[in-house]
Amino acid sequence: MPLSAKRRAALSWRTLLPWVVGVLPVLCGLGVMNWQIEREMQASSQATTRQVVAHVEHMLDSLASAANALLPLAGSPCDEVQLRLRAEVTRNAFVRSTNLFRDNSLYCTSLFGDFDEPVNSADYVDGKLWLMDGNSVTPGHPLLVYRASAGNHGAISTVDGDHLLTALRLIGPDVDLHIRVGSAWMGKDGIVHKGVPPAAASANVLLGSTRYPFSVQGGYAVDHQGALWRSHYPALLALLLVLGAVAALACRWQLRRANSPRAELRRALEADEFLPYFQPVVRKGDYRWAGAEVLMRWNHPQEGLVRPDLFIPYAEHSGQIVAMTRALMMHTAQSLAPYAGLLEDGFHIGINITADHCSDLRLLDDCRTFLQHFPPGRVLLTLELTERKLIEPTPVTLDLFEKLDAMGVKIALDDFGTGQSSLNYLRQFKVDYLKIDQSFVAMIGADALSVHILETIIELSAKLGLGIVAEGVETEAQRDYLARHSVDYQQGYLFARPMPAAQFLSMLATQPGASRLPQGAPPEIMRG
Ligand code: G
Ligand code: G
Ligand code: MN
Repeated sequence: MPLSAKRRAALSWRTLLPWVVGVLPVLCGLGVMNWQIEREMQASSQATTRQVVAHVEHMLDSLASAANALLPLAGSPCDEVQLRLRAEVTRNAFVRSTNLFRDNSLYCTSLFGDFDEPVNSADYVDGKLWLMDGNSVTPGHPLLVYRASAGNHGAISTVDGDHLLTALRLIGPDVDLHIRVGSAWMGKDGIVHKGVPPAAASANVLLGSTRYPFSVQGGYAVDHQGALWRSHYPALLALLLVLGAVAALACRWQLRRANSPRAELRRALEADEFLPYFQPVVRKGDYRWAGAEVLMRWNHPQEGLVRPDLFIPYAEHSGQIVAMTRALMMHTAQSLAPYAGLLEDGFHIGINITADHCSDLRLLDDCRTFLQHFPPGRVLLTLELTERKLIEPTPVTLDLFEKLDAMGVKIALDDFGTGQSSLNYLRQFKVDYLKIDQSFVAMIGADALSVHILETIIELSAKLGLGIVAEGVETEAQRDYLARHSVDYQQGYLFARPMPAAQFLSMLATQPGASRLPQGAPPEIMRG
């Protein structure tokens, strides 16, 4: 329909919206999934770190048990207690060696017996724990040393760094883990470093032991999040993309539908944008208004007043014309009823009816409702049938026409002479009026053949006892010719153009000999 032609400005957001609708769920989904992954990583980093802490505490329990058992022996001569030292190594799973010291000197070891090496308590965090990078037995090989003391003597037990390394590697194969004792730390490389270990790229966790002076730091490397995405979420990602595409397509479809002529007509009907215009029909002799044809106009919010040729064919095609005509009849009745006093008895109101409406029994109710707005006999309702769509003489249609006739509703054949079935209609349906098409009226004064056709139509209507209306009368010559040929009614620009209800009513009120003016009519009329 040409009505949507001016919608260029709205085009951009209409093209954009489906993209937005498609991309939005994908972005939201990705955001939620990323949040989920980060939460999972945080939880697993936390759990792994806690496990490592627990395991190292378990080793240190073993060391503490050995050292505390030997503490009462510290100070005793080495050759008396050496076997006890070895016994503790055997008894405690993680203990590699046990030692005794006295006055800052290591004087007895489980490995060598008598020994002499300085011991510095400042090496030990809280006087208890030392992460060594190696000793004289295994230089360069890490050791964790536990020290129990009483006064200036005490016992020392050690665990091999390999046990720590195994714990870090096995408990958290894909977590970056570091064990920290004071300013020394060891990672999965098995080397003791000084300072603070580097923080992990994500899910960084630092957990201290509550029982021993050490802590474990955990977290993930940079590429771990990407790896998780790649290994866990391809299916979900594909699902998201499909969902996004479906959402975008659904949105596009909905937009197209909302923009369709059908939707536009439905919207206009709901917004009550179809207005009746009235074109008077004059009577022969005095040319006073004997009636009017109701012509639909679309009061479009952007396009202004739209002529029916632009939308009636589509409305007929889409089947919406029936509801539109019903609304138009209602509008007409409501506009005219308050001024019914202006109308003479038997005032013709012509409504254009489409073929679809003629097989719809609700037309009876529509006509009855229309007539109920007026005092009995005041208005003569005429249904004008065109041949744009063929009317079939089905039992329903014939029944409908019979009942309309009984109700006093008249039938006029519109644009008579232009269609292929005009004469057929005359045979099949009980017709009351012929409306001579304006193309024949325009021929008045032209070639003889056309004039013969016109005269034949007039004669035919007289023979069939039908009323006759000539449409499209524009000149006085046409008017006088039709008058001479006893045409009952005339309609055309010569008398009046189609006009809105307010103007129609106010002109009707000022017609010579107008009677029964309602109180205070003209100002009200102007408001329509
Ligand atoms: O005034 P004019 O341009 O109004 O009308 C153009 C065409 O639209 C005419 O052929 C007329 O029959 C048709 N038309 C006007 N109003 C209606 C209506 O309410 N229903 C139908 N079916 N056709 C109409
Ligand atoms: O329903 P129908 O097709 O009869 O509708 C009448 C059509 O003719 C309407 O579009 C109306 O505006 C138009 N019309 C009415 N009077 C004249 C006239 O005198 N001249 C011309 N050209 N058109 C007219
Ligand atoms: Mn008509």
